[in-house]
Amino acid sequence: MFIDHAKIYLKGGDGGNGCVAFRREKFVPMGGPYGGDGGRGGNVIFVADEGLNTLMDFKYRKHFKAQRGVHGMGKNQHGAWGENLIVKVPVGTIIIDDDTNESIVDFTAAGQEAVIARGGRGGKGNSRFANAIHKAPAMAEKGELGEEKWIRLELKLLADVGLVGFPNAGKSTLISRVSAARPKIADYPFTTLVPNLGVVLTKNKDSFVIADIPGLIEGAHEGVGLGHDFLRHIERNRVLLFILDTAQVDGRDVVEDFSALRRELEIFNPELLKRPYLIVANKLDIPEAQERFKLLKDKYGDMVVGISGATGQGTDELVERTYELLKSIPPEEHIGETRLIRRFEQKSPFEIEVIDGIFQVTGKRIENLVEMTNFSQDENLQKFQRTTARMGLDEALKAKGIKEGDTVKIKDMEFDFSE
Ligand SMILES: Nc1nc2c(ncn2[C@@H]2O[C@H](COP(=O)(O)OP(=O)(O)OP(=O)(O)O)[C@@H](O)[C@H]2O)c(=O)[nH]1
Ligand SMILES: [Mg+2]
Repeated sequence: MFIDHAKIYLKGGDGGNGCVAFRREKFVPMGGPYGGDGGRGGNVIFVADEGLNTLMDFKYRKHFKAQRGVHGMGKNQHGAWGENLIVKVPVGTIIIDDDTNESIVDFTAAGQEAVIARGGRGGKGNSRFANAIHKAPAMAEKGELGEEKWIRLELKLLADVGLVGFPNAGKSTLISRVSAARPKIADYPFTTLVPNLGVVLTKNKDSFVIADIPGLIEGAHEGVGLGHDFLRHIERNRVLLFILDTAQVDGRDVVEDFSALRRELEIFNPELLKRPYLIVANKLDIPEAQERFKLLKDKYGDMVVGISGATGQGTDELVERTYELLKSIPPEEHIGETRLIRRFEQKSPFEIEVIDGIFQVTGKRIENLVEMTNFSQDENLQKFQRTTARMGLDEALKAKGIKEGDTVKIKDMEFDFSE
């Protein structure tokens, strides 16, 4: 099975900072706290979209950041929430946390969505901290940082389009011309032994998946050669391209070749003949091929597209016409529900490492707390100390042998330890 993948970076929007402000109005002597909350940062949300087939878009864009929340303002005005960022992926995409290698989401049907990187909470404004004792608190929280994540996307590809032809017709040459696939190419039959898949990009940057199927031979329906295996692959293609060798050095008849290919398919599974298809007259760079091309044109008209896989002549038109045909077929129905396998969680609130006598504390929650605290405000500092004590930081530091006056470092902030 061919797998398309991409590795991308996500960041939820940071929360806006809370505001410290006081009422200043005529006839209101003791202005109360008046600072609004910061707005929430936007989430990065993934949506399964039936219009997409590949992860091609992620080859060009690797960073996805949702909008940050607006800071709180005076007069108790709350900051606006950051906008969510919607990222579309094909149905069948699995999202994997790159740090832990765990699968997070498995999209099984169009329209399913999941929040993959959450935006940070907005910081509370000073109005929120007023109580009976602190009538005019000069503290406000900073916004929480948005979640940050490297993830991998994986998509099992099913080929939309299958190349059907006799050995040596030029199937591998064609797929290597129109996609990034690099199958083996040689002038002897049966060069390709397993199907190769390639992602083809149209001129409008739409994409589809094409399969280079090993050469069919007469009798394939009876299982001659690897007949049944190859024919089963063709069953999964929605559009078929019959590749005919118009150079035909061995003097075979192209029209008869086409009929023979159709016969093999029909005997295996008559449904295959109902698949939309194009007839591809290949190797037109050879002068003698023109006559056979004309023969096909006269008989099948517009169904015939003349190309040379070797020179690239006609292959752009073939790609566009194939895509038109694909678009005309309703997409396959998918059933089931999103399996939200796991949301990101913080395991323990922090870890402590002693480096050169400095007690370095790491951990998302505690680092967020540092980010959200405005240390120039005394009340904030006290709140910070209370919260970290509740998390068990003091005990954990003592267990690591910390002494009065030792340095504790969280992110870039340094503190002196004191009982
Ligand atoms: N002149 C010319 N030669 C071609 C063209 N396309 C393919 N060939 C040659 O035809 C031979 C077979 O090409 P492949 O692409 O390996 O054919 P295939 O259909 O994949 O063959 P199998 O894998 O054996 O089924 C090679 O020698 C190619 O170089 C073409 O457009 N013009
Ligand atoms: Mg081949």
